[in-house]
Amino acid sequence: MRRPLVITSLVTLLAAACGGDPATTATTDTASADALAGDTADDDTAEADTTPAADTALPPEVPLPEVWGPAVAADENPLPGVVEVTLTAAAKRVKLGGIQLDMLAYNDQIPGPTLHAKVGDELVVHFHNDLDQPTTIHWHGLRVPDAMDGTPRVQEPVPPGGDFEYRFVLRDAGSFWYHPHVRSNEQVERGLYGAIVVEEAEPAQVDVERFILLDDVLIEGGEIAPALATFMEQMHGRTGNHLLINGQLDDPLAPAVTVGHVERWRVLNPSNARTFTVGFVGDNVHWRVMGTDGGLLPEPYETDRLDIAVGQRYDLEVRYDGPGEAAFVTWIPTVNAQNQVVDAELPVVTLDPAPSTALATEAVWPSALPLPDREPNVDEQIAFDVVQGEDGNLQWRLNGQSNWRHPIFTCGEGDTVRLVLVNQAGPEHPFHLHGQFFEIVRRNGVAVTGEPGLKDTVRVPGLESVELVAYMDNPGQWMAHCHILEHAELGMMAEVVVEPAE
Ligand SMILES: [Cu+2]
Repeated sequence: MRRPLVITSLVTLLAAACGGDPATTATTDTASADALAGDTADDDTAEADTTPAADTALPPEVPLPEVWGPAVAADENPLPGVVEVTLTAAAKRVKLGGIQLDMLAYNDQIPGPTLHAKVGDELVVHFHNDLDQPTTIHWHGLRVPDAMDGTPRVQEPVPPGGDFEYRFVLRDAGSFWYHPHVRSNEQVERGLYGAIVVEEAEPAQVDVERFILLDDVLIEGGEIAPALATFMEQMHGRTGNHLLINGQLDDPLAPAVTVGHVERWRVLNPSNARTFTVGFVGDNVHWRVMGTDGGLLPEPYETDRLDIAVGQRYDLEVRYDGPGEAAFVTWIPTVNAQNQVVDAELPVVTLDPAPSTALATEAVWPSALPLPDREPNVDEQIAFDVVQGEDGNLQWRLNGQSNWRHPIFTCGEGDTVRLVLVNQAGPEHPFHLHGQFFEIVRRNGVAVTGEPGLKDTVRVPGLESVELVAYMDNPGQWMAHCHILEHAELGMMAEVVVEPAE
C-alpha cells in the first residue's frame, strides 16, 4: 500500500536543484487583485466587487461552491458577509501510512480546516493555543492590516493555553493559506497549515473545485526528524523523504472524476523547503493555468510543467476530454542505480474518468482585474548571503543582517518599488513579502514572460538575481523573508516598513 518515496540522495538532489530553470512556459503579463491599478495609494475605493454589499438592498447571497479537499471550517456566524471560525492548535499523535507520528494539528485536522469565504467578507478567527509552545497564525498572501499578520513583529506570540482573535476583511479573491510564524520550521513541518479559499464575487462555474496541498515530511527512525540537526538542512532547508498529500502519507488522492467535466484546482506547496515541479500525464486530461498567488490571470496559459516554490499557489483548469487513466504528478530529482540524477515521477492525484453521456459544460470564469500600470518610483536591493554564526550554525542574512527587527527599507504607502534580489550564495531562496503583491519582471537582467501575474513569493535561484515591481499599498510593519523555513529560522528574515499616507 504505502511505498517509500524514492529519494535516495538528498545531497545530490539538492545540488542538482540549485540554479534550476525558474520559469514556466507562458506568455501573458496580467493578473488580478483589487485596486492595484493606477498610481494612487487609495486602494480601498476602486473596485466595487471587492467591497461588502451596501447595508440596504442586499442581493441574495450566492452560495459558495463546495471545495473538495481538507474539510472546511464551519461558519459559526449566520450573518452574510461574515465568516467566523474557531481554530485550536494542539499536538496530535497520528498514524500515517502505518507509522505513528507526533504531529501538530488545527482542530485535530492535518492539513487544518479550509477557510472558505468570498471576497469582501470579514473573516473572524477565534484562535486557541493548546500547544506546549508559543505560536501565531500568519495569513499567507492576504493583504490584512499588519496587526493581524501574525508575525512576532506585530504580535506577541500566543502562549500555551492562550487565545487571540484575528479579524480582517478579505480584500482579494484567490487561493491563500495560513500557518504559524514562530518556530515555523518545526510547527509547519509537523502539520500546522491550512488552505484559504476566497471566492470571486461571482465564483467560477465549474463542475468541481478542489484544493490540493502537496507537502513533504522527513521521517527518520519512525519519527519526524529533529529540526536543524544537519549541515545539509541548515544549508538547503529540510526536504522530506515522504510526500504528504492533503495529509495522506505517500498515498495519492483518487477522487471520482467524469468525462466531460471541467474542474478548478487550487494547488499549494506548504513544504519547508522543496520546490515541487508538477504536471499531468494522460492523453485525455487537459489543463491550463488560470491564476496565481494574487488571483486570476486575465490571460490563462498552458504549460507542460509548473514549478511551485514553497508558499506559492496556482489555480488550474482541468478537463477530462475522454476516458483513460491519468494523473497529476510531481517530478522529483533522485539518484538511480547508476548514480545518475533522474526525475522520479510520483502520483499526487490519480484520475480515471468515468464515462458520461452528459454534455460537457463550459467553465465560466470571472473576469480578472487588470494588472497595475505603474512605474517604479523607488529602487531597493536586497542581497542574500550566509556566514558561519558564532554558535556554529549557519547564519543566513538579508543585506548583511540576521534580525527580523531590522527594517531593511522604508517606503510610503502607494509607492511602487523596483526591488532587486541578489542571491550571492548557491542555495535557492523562495522570497516572500508580506502584505503586498509584486510582479516578477526580470531574471538576471532579462525580461521574464513565463511567470505572469501578481505574486507574494518568488524563487531566487543560487547566484542569480530577480527584479520585482512591488506595489506597496498596505501600510504597516511587514516581514520579508526566505520561505525556506530553516533559512528564516537561521536569520533570513527582515522587516519592510510601509509608512501610511496622510
Ligand atoms: Cu532561503
